[in-house]
Amino acid sequence: MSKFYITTPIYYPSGSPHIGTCYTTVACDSIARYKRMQGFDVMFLTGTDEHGLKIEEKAKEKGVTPKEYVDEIVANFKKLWQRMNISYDRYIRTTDDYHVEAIQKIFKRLYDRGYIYKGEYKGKYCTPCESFWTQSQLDENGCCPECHREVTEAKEEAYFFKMSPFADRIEKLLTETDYLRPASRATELVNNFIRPGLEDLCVSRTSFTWGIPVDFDPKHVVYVWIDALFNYCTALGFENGRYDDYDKYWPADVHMVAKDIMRFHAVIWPAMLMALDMPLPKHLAVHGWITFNGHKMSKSMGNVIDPFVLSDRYGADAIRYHILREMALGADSSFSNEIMINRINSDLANGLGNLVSRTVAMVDKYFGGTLPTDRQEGEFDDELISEALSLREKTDEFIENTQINNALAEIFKLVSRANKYIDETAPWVLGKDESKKARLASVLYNLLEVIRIIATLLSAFMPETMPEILEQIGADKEQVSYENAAKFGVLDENVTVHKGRIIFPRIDVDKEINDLNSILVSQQEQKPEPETELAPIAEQIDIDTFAKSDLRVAKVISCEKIKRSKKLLCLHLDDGFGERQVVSGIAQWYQPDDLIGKKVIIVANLAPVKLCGVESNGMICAADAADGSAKVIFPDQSLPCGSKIR
Ligand code: ME8
Repeated sequence: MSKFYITTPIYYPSGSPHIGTCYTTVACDSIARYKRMQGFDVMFLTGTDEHGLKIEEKAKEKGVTPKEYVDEIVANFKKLWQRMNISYDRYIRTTDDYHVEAIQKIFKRLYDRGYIYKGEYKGKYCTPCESFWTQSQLDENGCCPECHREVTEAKEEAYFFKMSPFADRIEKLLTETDYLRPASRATELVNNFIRPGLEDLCVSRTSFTWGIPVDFDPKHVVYVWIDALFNYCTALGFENGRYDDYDKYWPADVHMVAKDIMRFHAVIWPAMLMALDMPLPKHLAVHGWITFNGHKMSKSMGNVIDPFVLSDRYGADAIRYHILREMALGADSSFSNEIMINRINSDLANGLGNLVSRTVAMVDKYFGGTLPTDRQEGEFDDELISEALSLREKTDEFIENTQINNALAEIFKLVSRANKYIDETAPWVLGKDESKKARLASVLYNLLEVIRIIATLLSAFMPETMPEILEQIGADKEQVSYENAAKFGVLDENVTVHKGRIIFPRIDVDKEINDLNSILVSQQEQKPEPETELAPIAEQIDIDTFAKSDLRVAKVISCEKIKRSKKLLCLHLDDGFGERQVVSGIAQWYQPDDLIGKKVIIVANLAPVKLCGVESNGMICAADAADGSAKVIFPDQSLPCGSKIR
């Protein structure tokens, strides 16, 4: 039996899993199920990526150990996967002992082969943020791009991985093989990362401890991406005794990821495998992001579209269908409750659900639930049957090329064709005429057969509801198989149907949108204010020192972006005494039009400075927001220009 190995990324256990995380997992699950149906020996792996500074910090904030912190989130991930009927064969946690042991051995092997060497990490260091930055990452004042405080020249001992020996082979992999899907993404990788020269990668850290220690130099922990990428091999037993499937399943047939981590999987991962002379995975399928209101959906906004809420309301299969159908390989897809509900109504309730319930109801009504064996062929049969017979081959090809949305589109073409066949053959007219009963029986049998083929193929994508449909049309277990999905005439001639519940009830769009919106509002009300990392309170001063700062109300008369800077706006203000020019680093968050005409607070007696060559006389007051942005403080707009803040 041929093997098939498919993986999702291992997710960071921070925040709750959301529709974006669901997408990759559901997509891999559908492919895994399809391959199992085709007879492959499938290994489907998912898991969680549990080390790193961020996890260490979050655990500290909550007053728990990092392991306690991740345990709780991992339990929630697993609960969601169960709810979404994810049929993973193995779940890896990078905190599992066997993985830790294997990563230490892998690091050592790379070191022994000369691909990892000890060096010095040099850069600009921001002490409060504990972060190194390159010159080009610094802000326009040469300060830390995160906290905008001064940075110092610093160096730290670190291990590096040599990337350059692999540049040519990686370029060939991306441009001359079908490793990368879609292939069109190769150009950006080659032009942005490979052609300019692959830089050696810093693969150890000494600034935090929540990671896998380098066993021969334990003050270093292994860079989280080495720890993470090798999960695809350690989960099979590579360099550990926990499992013994490496020889059977490696190399992976498909790694599926979103575009944010494409570079790691398309450049760094192959380089590391090449360094160990290991076979390369066959395909990397890269999909876009599910966006919401134009932003990438992420864990911090996870509850906005909570997959638990959606699957409880509409069923896991409806959600699975919607996200799989929406997302084309390589492109982003914007999520909207309205589009989802309309799609469930049109494709599932009106399309497939209606086809099944009408057909079963007619077998009941005209034949008491069991078809007679007298048949009469007629017009439209051949076209319907030949479309049904060619469906499996088309779906196979799309699945082979990881184009799930196209596979579903193809299956639903047959659903529409079958509904059209009902209109063409008008069974309700045939039912009125005793002499046409044989023709009616043929029409209904053809419809049951088409539904059998459709439901068999769809069961990879909608595993909860398709067995119910197959049961309703009277298909026996042994009649439902991949082999039979390319055959016609499989159901018993005198098949008996079993009328059941309406599988995809029509949804009241307006009511549901209102309900979902109120759930959203109540979730936001319940949500505690996000915790911000507050800057420490500064040293005490007396009132006279404060009085030296002259804060005034001023009105923005005009405002424009400073061309050479992404961060700076140049504002002309009326400060009550005349006009003054102030430069402010808020261009990432405000457009000039957001500010023109508004009153703001300025520090009026700051000594002039030049920023990006433009003179600034004063400073606009703004405060740090929870999301890391800055919000300008807008005073009561009736205050006159020049009014003093005291
Ligand atoms: O990057 N739309 O973990 P992660 C579509 N631990 N897919 C999305 C998405 C969205 N809005 N948001 C997340 C990591 N995803 C690393 C991976 S692998 C060796 C290590 C999915 O929790 C998508 O598959 O940030 C993306 O690649 C993955 O979640 C990133 O998950």
